[in-house]
Parts: sequence; C-alpha cells; structure tokens
Amino acid sequence: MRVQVAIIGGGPSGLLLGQLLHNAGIDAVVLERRTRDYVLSRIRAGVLESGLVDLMREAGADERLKAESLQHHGTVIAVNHQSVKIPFSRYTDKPVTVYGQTELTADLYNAREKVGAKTIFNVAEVTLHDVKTGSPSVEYLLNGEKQYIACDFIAGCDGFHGVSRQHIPQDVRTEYEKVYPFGWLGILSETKPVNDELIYSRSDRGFALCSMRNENLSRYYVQCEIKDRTDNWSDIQFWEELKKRIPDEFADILETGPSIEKSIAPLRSFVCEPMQWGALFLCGDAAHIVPPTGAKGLNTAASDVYYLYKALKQNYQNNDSQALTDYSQTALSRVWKVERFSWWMTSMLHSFPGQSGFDSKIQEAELRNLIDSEAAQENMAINYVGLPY
Ligand code: RFL
Ligand code: PHB
Repeated sequence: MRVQVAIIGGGPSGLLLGQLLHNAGIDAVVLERRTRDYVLSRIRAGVLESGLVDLMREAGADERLKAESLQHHGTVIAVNHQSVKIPFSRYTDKPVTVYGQTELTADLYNAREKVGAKTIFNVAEVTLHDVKTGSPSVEYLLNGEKQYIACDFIAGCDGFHGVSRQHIPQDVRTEYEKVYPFGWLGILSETKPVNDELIYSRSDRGFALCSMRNENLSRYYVQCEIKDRTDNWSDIQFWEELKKRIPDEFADILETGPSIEKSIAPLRSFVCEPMQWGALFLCGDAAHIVPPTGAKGLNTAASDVYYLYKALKQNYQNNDSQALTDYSQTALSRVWKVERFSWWMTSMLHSFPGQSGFDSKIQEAELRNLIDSEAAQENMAINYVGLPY
C-alpha cells in the first residue's frame, strides 16, 4: 500500500489528524494496535478546550458533540471546606466544553467510516523504516501476515507506550520527566453531578475532583497512594472519602450510587524533545504527558494535531515545507506552557507525602493568592480555557 501519511495509533490524536487530512484530500491511513471496542472502553478526559471543539467541527465530526455536550463558564476551587468560583467569563469569552473522550473517539471512528477513511485495527509489531531517507515506510503484522506501507510522512500518535518516540535515536532525543508521588482513583457513576461546574478541592486528606459527563453521569476522583489498588476501595469507602474532602455544602447533597467504572491513574509530567525526526512527527501522548489536574492531556494532543495538519496542508497544497520544518519548535512552545500550568495546578492542590512545613505554607499562600487576586484568577482562566494555537 502507498499513502501520503501513515498514522500510527488510533486514539484521539491519530483519528482527528486522519479525518482532517482526509477532508483536505490528503491520503492517510490509521494503524491501531487494539480493537475499536477496546479503545472505546478507556475512560479518560472530559473537558475540551474550544480549539479542540473547532477542530471537531472542521473534521465534520461534531454533530453529537454540539447536541449533547455541556458548556462551562467557570470552575470551583475549594480549599479546606471553603469554595470560590473562578468565573472564566469575566476574563475570556471562551467556555470549556464537557464531553467525554470516549464519546469524542467514537464520533471520530464513525465520521471516518462515513467518508470511507481507512483505519486498520489489531496491527502488531509496527516498525518504522527509512525515516531519514526521503522514502519512509511502516511495516506491521496483520493476522500474522507482514504488511508494508510506503509513505511521505509518518505521524506517531501512538501514546506514551508506543513505538514511534523510541524510533528517534537516543542521542537525538532528550526526555524531561517528573513522576508525582501519588495517583488518582476515579469512578464513573450514573448519578446527578453534585454541582453544575467542576470542583477542584484541596483538603488535608488530599485532593478531590468532582466532574461529570452529562446530567446523569458523574466522574469523581480522589488522590490516592501511588501503589493503591481499586480492590482496596469499595464504592462506600470511595463516597465516604470524597465527602470528607469537599466542602460540606456539596458533601451534604452528594448523590451516591454504584460505580460503573473504577480505575487508578498515575500522575506524570513528561516531554520529549524534539517532536520530529526526519519524516516522523510525534503528536499527543507519544511526545508529552501532563498530570490530569489541568484537564490538558487530550487538549494538548489536539493542538499538536492542529499544527501538524496545517503544516501538511501547506506542504501538499502550496508546496511549502516551512511549517513542517518548524513543527517541533511550534508545538513545544505551547506544550511547555501547558506543562507549567498542569504542574502548577497539581502542586497547589495535592498533599505531598513528607511535605515540609515551609512547602505547606507556600502551597497555602499560592491558594490564598488565587482566591484573593483577580490577576491570578485571570491567569488561571486564560490557561484553563486553552491558550491560543
Ligand atoms: P492515546 O489516547 O494513548 O492513543 C494512542 C493509541 O495508539 C495505540 N497504540 C498503537 N497503535 C499501533 N501500533 C502501536 N505500536 C501502538 N502503540 C499504541 C493505542 O492503543 C492507542 O489507541 O494517545 P493520544 O491519541 O495522543 O491521546 C491523548 C489522550 O488520550 C490523553 O492525553 C488523555 O486521555 C490523558 N488523560 C487525561 N487527560 C485529561 O485531559 N483528563 C483526564 O482525566 C485524563 N485521564 C488520561 C487519563 C490518560 C490516561 N492514560 C494514558 C493511562 C487517564 C488515563 C488512565
Ligand atoms: C474528567 O472529567 O475526567 C476530568 C475533568 C477535569 C480534569 C481531569 C479529569 O482536570
């Protein structure tokens, strides 16, 4: 097979890029290691920046998103049982959109199917070849048989554990990493959300987040120990702990019920530089990870896709490869700002094991500054709703 762009990974970045390229008349194929059902069983992000919503529209995959998503114009920050609202609308005209990554991914699969764009599932042993020679290719096994795709460019959209990033030689690649000493235990439950906006709550027992997917589907998280396991948490224990970490005004009205999903995610900050090597371009989690506290993982994958899509379009439609040459620098400049924001939110809101008295006081002062200072709130609002592309 020959295509212009071979996309490795059928998560949100690979699918969105594939769909945008297809609509622009650029021939692309998406290779996914798992089945469609497996990809759609992963519960992940839930807050979309307007840039991602715009891209879903451009991809022609926003019909359900428009009909079913919720728009939020602020968020609640709670500290030791007192809460303050950060009104995004005072500082920016952009809202954030609440819509699950699972739904967005399903919409992209459906949109691809509708236009006949090619996604190949269950590929194994994907390898990249001749990435620096001008005639790159990708090989993989499908049902035990070796397959070969010749292409102009390879988009590495295969997540943190994928093969694309590893293909950049170690002496070319620098990886920056911070692993946090805790995780997030999350549950999904068919209950009415406790508030009409998200609540990010700092308490002496640790962080908690009240989020949602729709009017009858709530997503809640509590900070947990890094080695904790979901078996250690019955639903009742989870609800009791959550109530202790959020202000009484919310704990008193919290609707509880059985969890329909329960999982633990580790928290990590990670950036790989550069994000390009020869014909290989990394997008999304393949190149960087943020702790989920700022709701930026999926959104930063989307900004990479935007830069790469525009650059490929310019290359094919105008015969101008400058934006491709600049891709890594352009994407990384935004990525590091988002890394800073996600680290800041995480540092401010979590309990750190063994934290010194000084560090605790600084954390308190950081939160006080956010609550008391309009300038600090404006800065948070602008970053939370999404920096411009
Ligand atoms: P993905 O979603 O990991 O998709 C990569 C896809 O590539 C496939 N793959 C391969 N395919 C072919 N060949 C190979 N060799 C392959 N290796 C891997 C995988 O099967 C997969 O389908 O990366 P992408 O598209 O860049 O999207 C990024 C987002 O998924 C990610 O940033 C967010 O979900 C991060 N994240 C969260 N972000 C938020 O904003 N809020 C959250 O609440 C939130 N929760 C999470 C998360 C990420 C998690 N991970 C990665 C463990 C919770 C978890 C558990
Ligand atoms: C979620 O709804 O899963 C969610 C929302 C906001 C975050 C992280 C996760 O910061």
